[in-house]
Amino acid sequence: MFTMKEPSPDIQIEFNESHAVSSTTFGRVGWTSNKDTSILITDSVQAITHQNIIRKWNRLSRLQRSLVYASLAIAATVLVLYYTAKVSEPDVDIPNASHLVEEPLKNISLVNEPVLNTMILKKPVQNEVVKIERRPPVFTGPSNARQLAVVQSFKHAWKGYKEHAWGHDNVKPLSGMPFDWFSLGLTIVDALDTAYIMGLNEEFEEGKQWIKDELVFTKNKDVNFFEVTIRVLGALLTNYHFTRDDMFLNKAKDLGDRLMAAFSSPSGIPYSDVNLGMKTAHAPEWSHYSTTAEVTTVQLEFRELSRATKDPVYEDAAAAVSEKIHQLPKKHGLVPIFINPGTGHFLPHATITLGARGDSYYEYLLKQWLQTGKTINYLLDDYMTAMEGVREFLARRSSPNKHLFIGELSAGSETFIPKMDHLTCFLPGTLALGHANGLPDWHMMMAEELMQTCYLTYAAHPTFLAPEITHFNMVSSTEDMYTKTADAHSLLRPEFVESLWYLYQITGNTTYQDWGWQIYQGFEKYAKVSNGYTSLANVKSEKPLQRDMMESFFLSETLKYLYLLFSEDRYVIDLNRYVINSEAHPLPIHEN
Ligand code: DMJ
Repeated sequence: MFTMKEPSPDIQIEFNESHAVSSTTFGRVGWTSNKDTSILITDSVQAITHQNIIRKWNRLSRLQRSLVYASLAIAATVLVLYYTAKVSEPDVDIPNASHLVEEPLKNISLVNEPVLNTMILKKPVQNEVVKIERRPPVFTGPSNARQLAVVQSFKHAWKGYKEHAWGHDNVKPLSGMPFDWFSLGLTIVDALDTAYIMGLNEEFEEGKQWIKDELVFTKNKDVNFFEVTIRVLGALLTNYHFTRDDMFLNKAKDLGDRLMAAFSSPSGIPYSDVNLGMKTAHAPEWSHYSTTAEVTTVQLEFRELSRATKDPVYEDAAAAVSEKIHQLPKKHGLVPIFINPGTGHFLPHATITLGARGDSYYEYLLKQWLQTGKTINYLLDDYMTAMEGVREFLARRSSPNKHLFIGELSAGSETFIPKMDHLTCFLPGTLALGHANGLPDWHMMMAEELMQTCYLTYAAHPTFLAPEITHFNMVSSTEDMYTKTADAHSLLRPEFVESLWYLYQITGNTTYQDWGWQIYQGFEKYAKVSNGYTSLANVKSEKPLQRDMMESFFLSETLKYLYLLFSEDRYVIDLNRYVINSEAHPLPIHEN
């Protein structure tokens, strides 16, 4: 004989080998290791139990029966309420915004200035709750006049591209001619998730159909490994994540398998060029070197491909690159902009910059750490060291008004050059993102100050548009910054509005929205043409020459960030749940 206790301690059934006896009025069904015996026991217990219940019920008074009915009704109501609450609960953690604080603008300390809060973490970083996205997001379309205006801009750009360059990489919106770079329908693929986020079903469906029917990776043609990864692979993965349509994942896997050729170098550091059709890769014709930012800005995408396909091969290859670069000597976390895929070493004394060829190395250190649930410590360490290196060696103030800017160290001599690419304006957003995730206060102070400087690079010109490169005076009593004619072009790049969006989501400060609106007016006034929006030759001129090219990142990034920036709901794309790749394609954050 043995006694078996079920979860409820007050109900107990005793068994011996041949029969079972209920020890309570409402005895439960028991079981033994023998299936047949179990059925017999069940039947006999049920028979006894039913008779008992009926007898007991008949003995109850009317009042007692009413009480039983009432109790059952209450219990049923409670159960229904509980179940309803459970179903309507989101299956993700509710964002904890307690770390998103508004802080007044303060000056960040540079070298020779007293250092504020250098190592104070706002929160123990490792204890932050990681938010996991499990359901596809729902986008409800524009909710105000500014967002509506941006949607109209997107529709205008899409229409011009569709009419004159459908299936080609870009439209030349002045001449109405198509342009091909990789022959991958770049504008369709890159822009598709923007259409989805804006709720543009027609545009989304026609783009999706083209991808399904026409997008192939079998052409015998060289493409840039990094550009195709961030624009095409990144976009396919985001669309798969948004829609759960396997077509996108199958295309992403096909592309990923072909791009893997890039890692076939002796060191595992990717070659810059891949022939997708032949599945071969090589260094560019003009150099033995790859670009540091390019080889370190594919990890989010390859990791997500592995997570989505459950095949670790992509993540392993890309993560090994980050690990190798982690081992290399650096200048206080700062990296030269070229690396040799043969030897796996940096080109000694190459330029150090947070602009072209350096920028997204720093961006992906932080974002990879976030993507993997803050579990890979060396990424955070390298990012923190690099930001200290930026503060020590690259951050300076202009004269006479002491605007904070990020300069460069020249190739060879490592002389400081007071010039800042527009590309560097990604940095305020990345710094703010780090601060929102527990990094020191001075990161946020630097973000806010740099954001102002980036704004001034726009406001300084009659077009209210920024040039490709801005030069700063460090000893002057008149002008803090100036634009050389050779650097005065604008490709309608996204970095400034990207950072505005990060700062808006993180601080809630609507000034960032207003700055975005001013810049948007510049695009509308000077870049809008009948077949889309064109790059400009000179932002210093009130009648700037138009360059006849609409970059895919204008739709993928610039318009997407403007649309998100103008939303009253700051969390349309919640930074606790998504990490945004370098081409503005949101990817889910994982637990590790
Ligand atoms: C985009 O393709 C990406 O943002 C890339 O990382 C940098 N350059 C352009 C936009 O300026």
